[in-house]
Amino acid sequence: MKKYQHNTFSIFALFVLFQICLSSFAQTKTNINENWLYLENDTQNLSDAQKASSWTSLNLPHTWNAEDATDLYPGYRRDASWYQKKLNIPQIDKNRVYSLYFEGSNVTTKVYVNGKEAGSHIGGYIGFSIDITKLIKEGNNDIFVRVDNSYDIEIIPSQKSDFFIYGGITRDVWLVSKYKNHIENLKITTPEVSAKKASVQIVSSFINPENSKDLSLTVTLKNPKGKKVASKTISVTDKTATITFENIKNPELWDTEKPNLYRITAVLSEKNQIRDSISEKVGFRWFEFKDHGPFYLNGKRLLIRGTHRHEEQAGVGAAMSNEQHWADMRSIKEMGANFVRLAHYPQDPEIYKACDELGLLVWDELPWCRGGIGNEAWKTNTKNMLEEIINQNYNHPSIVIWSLGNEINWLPDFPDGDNADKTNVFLNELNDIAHKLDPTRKTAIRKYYEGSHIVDVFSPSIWSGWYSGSYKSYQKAIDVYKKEYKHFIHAEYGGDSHVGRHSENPITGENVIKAEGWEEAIVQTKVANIAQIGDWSENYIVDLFDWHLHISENDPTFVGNIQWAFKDFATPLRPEDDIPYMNQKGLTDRNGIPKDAYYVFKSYWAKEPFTYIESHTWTERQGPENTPRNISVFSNCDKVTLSHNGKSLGEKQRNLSLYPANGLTWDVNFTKGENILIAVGKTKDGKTVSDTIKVNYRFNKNDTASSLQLCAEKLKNGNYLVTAIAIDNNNLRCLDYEVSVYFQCLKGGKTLKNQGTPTGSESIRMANGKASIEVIPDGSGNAIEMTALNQSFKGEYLRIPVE
Ligand code: GCB
Repeated sequence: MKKYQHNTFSIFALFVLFQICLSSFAQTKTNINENWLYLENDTQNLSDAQKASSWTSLNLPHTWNAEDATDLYPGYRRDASWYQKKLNIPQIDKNRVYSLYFEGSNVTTKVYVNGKEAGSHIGGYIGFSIDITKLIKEGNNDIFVRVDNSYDIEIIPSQKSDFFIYGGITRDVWLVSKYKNHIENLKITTPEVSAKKASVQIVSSFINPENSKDLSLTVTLKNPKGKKVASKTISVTDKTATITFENIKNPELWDTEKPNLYRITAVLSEKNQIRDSISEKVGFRWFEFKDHGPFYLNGKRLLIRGTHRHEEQAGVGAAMSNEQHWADMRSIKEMGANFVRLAHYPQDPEIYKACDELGLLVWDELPWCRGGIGNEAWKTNTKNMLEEIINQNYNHPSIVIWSLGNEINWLPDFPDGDNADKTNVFLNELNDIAHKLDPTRKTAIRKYYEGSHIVDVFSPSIWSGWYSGSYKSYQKAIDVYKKEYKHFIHAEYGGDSHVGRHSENPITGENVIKAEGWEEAIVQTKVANIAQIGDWSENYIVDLFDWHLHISENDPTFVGNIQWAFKDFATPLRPEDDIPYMNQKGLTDRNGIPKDAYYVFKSYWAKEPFTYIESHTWTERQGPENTPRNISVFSNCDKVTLSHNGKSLGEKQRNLSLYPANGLTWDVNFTKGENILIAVGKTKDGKTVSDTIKVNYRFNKNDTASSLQLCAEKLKNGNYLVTAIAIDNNNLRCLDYEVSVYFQCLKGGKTLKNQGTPTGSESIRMANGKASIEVIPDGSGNAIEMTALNQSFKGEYLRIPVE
């Protein structure tokens, strides 16, 4: 026993000694987010900034657009600002090099140390290092950083993109110190992986300024349980050295269910003195996009269940804390997703870590979003960014796709920027760069059809039930693209929904028309009241997603799809939206709080049993007496029972091949006042989970309508049925509203009955808060423009593109 204690002690002492040795020589990374000063002044001149008196204190990360992005009209601040910090370095070791590492600063950054320029960087969203060795002194050092997010067409993304380009030091900043001889980078590849054996190759690059001939490198591989699997030591004779571990038997594979991570540690020594040490995680996995077929991970079909992430949060914009980054990723994982497209730009380093550790496949994207092809400076900047992204994120096993952009030649910023020939020459160049830097992953683009053959994987634009057609046409659309593109994936589907907006009768989405070209219209002018396909209710979106999932989950030849977008996000392009400057296509609101739609996804995808009654944000309801309401429960349990005020309404069996909401719906006849609904789900192995809501129900006849919603359906005879729906102040449909609505055709057609007038107008009485009119196109092919109003309603406008 004693002997054992003695041994434990000496092992511990050795370990501590080893740690001390390591920490004194290995590189150190100190977070310096705290105690910065900020100056909102765009001067180019350092001495003006130094003299300025209006500095305020803050901690990083920070953006000056945290609030004005959504709250300031018109526009948000795109300009430069300064940051300042007194950086205390108590001791400087002449044998070490010092740098500042910025994980991301938007969009261009210039760094000054003790009055001298230390370096600069072009492009947001990507990390960069500034060497400060020659400029620092022991004690306090003055760090000044000028960050600029003003409009610059030579730097992607284009300002015509549907998101804010937040200005500031939006991510963490570190002081890094390394011994002068150090490891610059580790590039880890797994040349061979199967369930039986694997190999891993580590290419290390070194900085060795005095050409020391006494350097050696030891690389160790440990398995997910921390057990040493392999180790090798070689002498370092060049700027790079390669170590390969072959024949790793029965590797514990990385996949989306069990994201097993091995660890590689590289230690650089000089005459037995440790000079540097770097540690990286590695995952063994392989994947394949079958031609015209599904996706395979580690030799098994994996249906891609994806969503998109924009990097921002209510209150802080892009300057999110690491906890907030992780909260997003955990919530995505909890929903059951296995794939994330980082749209439309690379994201915080924590995101890649989270994806590696949680088991989420990643589509990483170059921020070439809209704006077309640019001039030579634009091209240089864009190529540099792609190289930086691939070099920085290369080691993450979660990444499977390098995306070269989104809607790349739409809404050009440069004359002739949408020229497909020129775009393709450049796209080819980017594609080659990506393949050269990383032959192991696939390249992709979305919605640039002319270049679909250049990249490995292509996503067309399919927005069934939102920007075009009905969600019920989804299967037809994916069947067409499966045939057309060798490696087809479907990125982006969904629609806007407003938390708490509910409708007793959401439109079905069949043949509903949405004004085409609306995005252009919003970019160029502000067109008020362009009607959407959906009614922005949570109910419509729930139906739309339910339909999409019911298709994708049941199609064995489909690669899978990626829902747009996980969280509501701010955008300069949507001043007229329900919440101005907000894209509300999120499954959660901009705080990350789930909407009903989140639970639809969870019901198809998540493993952890749950039940959710639609809806926790619809607990104040109204309507005529004795009118049953259809209540859905989203659950992944085998069976669910719903009870109303203590009385069971029966058990339902979940059937994934059924639509809607796995068939779990009941008719509930609400009583006046408080109603208690309890859903109890039972899993196959007998576990139960429940959800309860209290609904306060009012009986009423005549609701007060405050506005109209307009939508249109194409009829079989080629005419259009335009419907006006009365909506009250709570955005509820007024079921008992019976007034006359005056429809007027402004352009492009006339109403069916009143063909005598030049344009055609008609007054129709509402029944159940709804009135419809048939409109005949005038044959010119021009869009039909309609209004509908009466004395109590503000006029509404609808533009119907005529097919
Ligand atoms: C798209 C774009 C994305 C937009 C989205 C939308 O096609 O790629 O940036 O935000 O549609 O919400 O319209």
